[in-house]
Amino acid sequence: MTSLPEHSIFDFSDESFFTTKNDQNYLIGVCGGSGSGKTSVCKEIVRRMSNKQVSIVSQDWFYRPLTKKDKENIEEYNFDDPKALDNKLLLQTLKNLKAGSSVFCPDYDFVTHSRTKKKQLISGEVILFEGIMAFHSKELRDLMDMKVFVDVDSDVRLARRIVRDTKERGRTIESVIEQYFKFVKPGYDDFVAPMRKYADVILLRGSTNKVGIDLLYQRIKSEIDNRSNIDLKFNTKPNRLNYPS
Ligand code: UZR
Ligand code: MG
Repeated sequence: MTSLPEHSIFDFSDESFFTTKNDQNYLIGVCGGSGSGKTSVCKEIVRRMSNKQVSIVSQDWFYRPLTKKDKENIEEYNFDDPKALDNKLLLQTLKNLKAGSSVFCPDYDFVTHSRTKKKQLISGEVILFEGIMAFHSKELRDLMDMKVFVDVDSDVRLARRIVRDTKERGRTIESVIEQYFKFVKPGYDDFVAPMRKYADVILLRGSTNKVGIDLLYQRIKSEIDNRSNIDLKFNTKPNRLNYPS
């Protein structure tokens, strides 16, 4: 609970006024199966928040680079397991971002399965963290101010994944389908679907759900506006005339 100045003139009976802490950024987790449209949902929210400082952090950047040995046996490598991620780096990065720091994040190349040389400097009053394993660890979940699960039928997700991975990730249709049944679908059932219960909000249909995205945006905006008000009020010297006698 935020400590309050003495002789405060505000109505503090409403606890929800303090749902975010003054000195912290607002962290939103966006979880859902591969191809559910997590990235597009985040981009839609960013588009609406035009004048706010908001950044997207992708869990994909935190894949462990594959070793030579892993690459020799790439058909057996399971990217749909939490162990495929550098979870320590991920947690530390989100902790720092939430605490208000600017952080260099890694970048990952899906074609070579390795980290690129690019280092991206990320910061933001609002941080949207999206990934299939976004809610996997309790420590990560506990950092989040809002948790959204993007829930989309599996046939839609597979269709999207075929289009995206052949266009953007250097795959053939056959390899995408094979990988889907070998790893993506079991990984979804074992690790992603059980995370649905931790969500505050279930967003159906992904980025085409304009009403759902508008509601999310309104909620984020009011949290941020409330926090700015708190900053403003606490940083302003109280006007004595307003004190109750
Ligand atoms: P999104 N993935 C790859 O295909 N190659 C890699 O080098 C790293 C990850 C896939 C991963 C997962 N799985 O399903 C997907 N497989 O990226 C997650 N198989 O990314 O949420 O953007 O779909
Ligand atoms: Mg994505």
